[in-house]
Amino acid sequence: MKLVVAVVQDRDSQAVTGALVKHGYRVTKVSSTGGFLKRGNATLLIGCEDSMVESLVTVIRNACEPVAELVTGSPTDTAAGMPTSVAVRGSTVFVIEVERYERL
Ligand code: 2BA
Repeated sequence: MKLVVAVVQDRDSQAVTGALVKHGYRVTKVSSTGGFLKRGNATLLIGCEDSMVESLVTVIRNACEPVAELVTGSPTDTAAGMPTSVAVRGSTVFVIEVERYERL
């Protein structure tokens, strides 16, 4: 069993959770904030069998869109005040081994 932790953009979170549920996954959505842009995003927790992980990643990939955000005053700005483009991926996904899973 694996726990998949997927950070998605706020605007994609409904589409992603909807697609996951439609494909039979159980998902918990936690509201979160990116440390770099300090904008709202959503962290999804999905517990699933090992054999389901690859199709889960495909569902997430198909339901979200990478974007370029124009930001000012980011921590890595070299020219203060000039907007810079930051590439935000559709999703950042972590796959973690689960030692024990029970639904009581
Ligand atoms: P943020 O931390 O707000 O980062 C938004 C975007 O800013 C990132 O997109 C990346 O393009 C850029 N960025 C982030 N940290 C940077 C840095 N130290 N230097 C230069 N550019 C930086 P993504 O990589 O697609 O990440 C989207 C969101 O996913 C992040 O929002 C964060 O909430 C989460 N995330 C990404 N990688 C993570 C990681 N290794 N651990 C935990 N959360 C992560």
